[in-house]
Amino acid sequence: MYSSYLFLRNDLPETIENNGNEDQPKIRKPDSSLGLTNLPIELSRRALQKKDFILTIMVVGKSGLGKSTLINSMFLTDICEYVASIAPKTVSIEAKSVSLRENGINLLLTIVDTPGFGDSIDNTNCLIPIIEFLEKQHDNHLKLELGHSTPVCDLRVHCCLYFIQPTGHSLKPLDIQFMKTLSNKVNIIPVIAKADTLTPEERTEFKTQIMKDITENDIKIYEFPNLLGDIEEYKQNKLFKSKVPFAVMGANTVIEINGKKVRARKYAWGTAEVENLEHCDFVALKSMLLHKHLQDVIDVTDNVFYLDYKRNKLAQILSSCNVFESKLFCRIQNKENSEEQIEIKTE
Ligand SMILES: Nc1nc2c(ncn2[C@@H]2O[C@H](COP(=O)(O)OP(=O)(O)O)[C@@H](O)[C@H]2O)c(=O)[nH]1
Ligand SMILES: [Mg+2]
Repeated sequence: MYSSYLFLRNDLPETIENNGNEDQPKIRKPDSSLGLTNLPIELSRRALQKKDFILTIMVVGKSGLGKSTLINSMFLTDICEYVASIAPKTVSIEAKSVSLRENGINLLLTIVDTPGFGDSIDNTNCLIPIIEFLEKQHDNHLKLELGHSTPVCDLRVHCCLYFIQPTGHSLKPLDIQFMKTLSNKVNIIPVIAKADTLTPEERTEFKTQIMKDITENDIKIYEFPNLLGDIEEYKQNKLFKSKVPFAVMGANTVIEINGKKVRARKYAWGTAEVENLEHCDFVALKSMLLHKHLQDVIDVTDNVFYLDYKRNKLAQILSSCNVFESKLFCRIQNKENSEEQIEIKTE
């Protein structure tokens, strides 16, 4: 059911430079500053020690909502292609990895796109491939921890940007179904797509309605932590936090305004700047995700979602264990629904 979804580090798309070494992740320099140097000091230190940040972001939403444009605007690279899909019947999962380096900090970024989501007349089954993909990544990691597979790139998804259509009304049943079902599997960050199509008043009202729908439907979206310490940081964090769901926009054109090159959308009646907080919440989203709470998003994935998966899987494994020649074996059901026998290393 998936299309290609696994790019190993030495199997990255060809557009990315390889530095002549097949075993190394290919490095691409973003077009301009990604702002990774704005990471909190503690995080930068950890980043420098660990060398790499591994970040996997999934983007979900109907086609044409600006997912690819937003990701390319955010990471200043053309990791996502702008492909217009022609009403696909099923959801496919496509992952692309790129290694971005800025001032000694490496970010191994994987974008998992889900073309076809919500595009059919009947969208009953469009969550299944997404759930399977998320679980498959946990499964790969668990097998690795149990010593049953060779290391592959860790593609556990750290956050899912869920794109809401800028209708100005309320969430659609599919939005609610997706966020409700997936919120105990991945950090969900809802965003209002194409914010430039709404007036500031419409945007405020739409945000209030979305948050009401989220609360009433008992949906648990990712909650950005508070930042204690520096008063200015605290205030900015609080302000950015209040912008959820972020009303975002993207652009693949750069224009010059007052001698400064900016990403913007130019209309007959004016210009909408991607990185202008008065025009949209792009900067707030980028700052919260990449600068302020990158480590938290990764930690929650590890300590909550992966741990939950592991606990359930091990309980399932232990209930079907048997001992053979003093080795502990157990049967697990794999994704193809056939059984697989794996040895549990006890030492
Ligand atoms: N008005 C507006 N149009 C956008 C925005 N982002 C992308 N687009 C346009 O919407 C179309 C689809 O964008 P794309 O990124 O390919 O959408 P995707 O299918 O969700 O990945 C393209 O014509 C983009 O130029 C935005 O923030 N506002
Ligand atoms: Mg796209």
